[in-house]
Amino acid sequence: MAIERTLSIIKPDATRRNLTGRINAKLEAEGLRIVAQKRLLLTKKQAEAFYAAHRERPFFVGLVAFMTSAPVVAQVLEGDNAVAKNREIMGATDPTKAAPGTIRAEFAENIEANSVHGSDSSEAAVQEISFFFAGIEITG
Ligand code: FUP
Repeated sequence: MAIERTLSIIKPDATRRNLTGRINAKLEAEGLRIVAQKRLLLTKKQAEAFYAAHRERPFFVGLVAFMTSAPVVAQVLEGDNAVAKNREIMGATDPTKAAPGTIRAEFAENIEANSVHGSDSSEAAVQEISFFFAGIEITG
């Protein structure tokens, strides 16, 4: 297995409920290392740019409003197979379909306010990490 990096975001529903530590504990317990992390309030422009692939979807406007409604915590996770591993720890987009024990099964409020984002491919990970972090901000 290759050591990989992936982008994770702890979303506004989770920062609002003070769940950053509990989510980080789960990521770390599963063997992912948080090699960069910052808390920020996204602007509308930034959230629109991050989710540009979803621009035509009916949920886009609501998603941008939600993602700018409170701070997020952006992080770079590193580990064996980090992209797939993080997707596994997160659980399905819709928390009613997320496997027991996953972050979304445990913490998500609904399909929009679903507590975490994780890159869905290694190509997306490279692009999303560079959206939030400069190379100098990431340590091993
Ligand atoms: P995921 O990769 O699991 O985060 O899911 P998607 O890339 O399909 O969707 C990105 C985000 O859009 C989700 F996290 C939440 C939002 N979304 C909705 O609000 N409604 C939907 O029906 C689908 C996605």
